[in-house]
Amino acid sequence: MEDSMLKRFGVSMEGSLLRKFDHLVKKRGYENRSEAVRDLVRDALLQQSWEDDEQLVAGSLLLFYNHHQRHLLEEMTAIQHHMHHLILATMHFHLDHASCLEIIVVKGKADDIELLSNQLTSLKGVDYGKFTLAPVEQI
Ligand code: NI
Repeated sequence: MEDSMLKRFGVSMEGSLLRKFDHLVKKRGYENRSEAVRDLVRDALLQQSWEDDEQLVAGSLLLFYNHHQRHLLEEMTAIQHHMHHLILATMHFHLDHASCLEIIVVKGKADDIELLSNQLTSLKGVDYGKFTLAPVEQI
């Protein structure tokens, strides 16, 4: 059999999880569950591909935080200056009196980017961090 041919496999999951999945399938406009699963698998594989440490990757880091948290701004700035060679741009949005959203666009070796991401998202006062990356062709 050719690899491009569709193959079937069984999936078991809790009823509550399946209901949520079906809701997602409908909301995103997939034709059926299979199409949704294929898309999710492709996405997971793409995210995992940069786990090869030497891979050149680019992407963005979203950080939601409270700027009233003591020392947070100083620490965040110090980390970014220390790893300035990985950072292409930083955008800052003041969401309300206390909350900030910072978007950091990065490019570099996967393990360096992962270190930067871990250092920033683990800071006290960072409520939520989301990292999206894709591999970049090596020249
Ligand atoms: Ni702000």
